[in-house]
Amino acid sequence: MYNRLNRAFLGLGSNIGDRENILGRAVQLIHQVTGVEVLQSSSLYETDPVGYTEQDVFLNIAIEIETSLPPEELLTHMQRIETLLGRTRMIRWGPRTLDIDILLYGHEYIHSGDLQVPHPRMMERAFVLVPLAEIAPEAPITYKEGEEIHHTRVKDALGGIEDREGVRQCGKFDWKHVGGE
Ligand code: GSY
Repeated sequence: MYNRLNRAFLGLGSNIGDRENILGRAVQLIHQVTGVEVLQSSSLYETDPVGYTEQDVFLNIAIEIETSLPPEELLTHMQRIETLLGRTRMIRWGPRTLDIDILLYGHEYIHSGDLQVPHPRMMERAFVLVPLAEIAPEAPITYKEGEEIHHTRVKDALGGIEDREGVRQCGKFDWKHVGGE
């Protein structure tokens, strides 16, 4: 089933260190994974922290990839890249060098072990939906409420979010040319 190519969307965030550089290196490393091609990135967004608010502002982006990897294998690579770029996370919801979330994987709804796709909190997070809507407003989201499966699109999920003030577009993100050592 996963031998064919699948479209997936990833959310990346950083609020420690040289955030733009870290995001650039992360996208380049993602592009280097065998079986993954980065197709496009959103602009850069500076975003107020959500959850634990006593921390620095984040930079967030969303990227679109094409991949022949199954979702579990994709997750393993993303965790490896987080570690490689020095992810440190002392507090749950707290500051981190790099966070990579699998937001969407084709039309799939996956709840197994470590992996939940669509990302379970993406529907309420402007810092995820605003960058994602920039590159994929029509992308389908399958989600569950109680026992019922629902379908929506990124632009409609974003329409349901009232407070987008904490998410500010702050420039194009040329990931191929950002991220030197
Ligand atoms: O889940 C991603 C980590 N994270 C973020 C983030 O990436 N951006 C913002 N603005 N707030 C966040 N809170 C958490 S946890």
